[in-house]
Amino acid sequence: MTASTPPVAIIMGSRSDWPTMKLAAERLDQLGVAWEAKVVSAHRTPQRLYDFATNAKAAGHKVIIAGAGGAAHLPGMAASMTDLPVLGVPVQSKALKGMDSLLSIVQMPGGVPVATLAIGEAGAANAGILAAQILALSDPALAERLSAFRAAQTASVAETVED
Ligand code: RP5
Repeated sequence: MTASTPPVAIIMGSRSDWPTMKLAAERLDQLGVAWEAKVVSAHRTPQRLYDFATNAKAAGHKVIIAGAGGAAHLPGMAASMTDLPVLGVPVQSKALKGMDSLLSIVQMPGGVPVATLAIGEAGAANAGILAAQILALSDPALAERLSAFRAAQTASVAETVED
């Protein structure tokens, strides 16, 4: 483990996933959690996936956020090679609007969990928040920042429909 390794690794099957997955990074930035992002494709770069997943824990990562679309095998395959928590984000696909991604990620066999989020940007944003919540269990300062984030979010919701 190295002190400089960000606790959160955001991996995705393609650069085309970044417009969605950057929502996770934005939430982590907001909460003061360091991250790094990599393109790791289960199908196009399987050796890169193997190297990443088998080394992620020793490298010092604590949580993996994995986003993919279509035949979205990346989160499940990453989870099969590490005991770090893996948060799966189904990226919205063109052909099937992300239902393919969702079902590919959520329907894991018993024993190899992937915590599956909503399809698309809401799922990516929530993956960032959830990763922070996991890390906050052992980081009181982050827990306070999360609490402030949630309070500000609540305060921002107007009760009335008029301007
Ligand atoms: C998946 O295929 C990626 O996660 C992406 O969502 C989808 C399409 O990839 P590109 O063809 O845009 O590279 O592997």
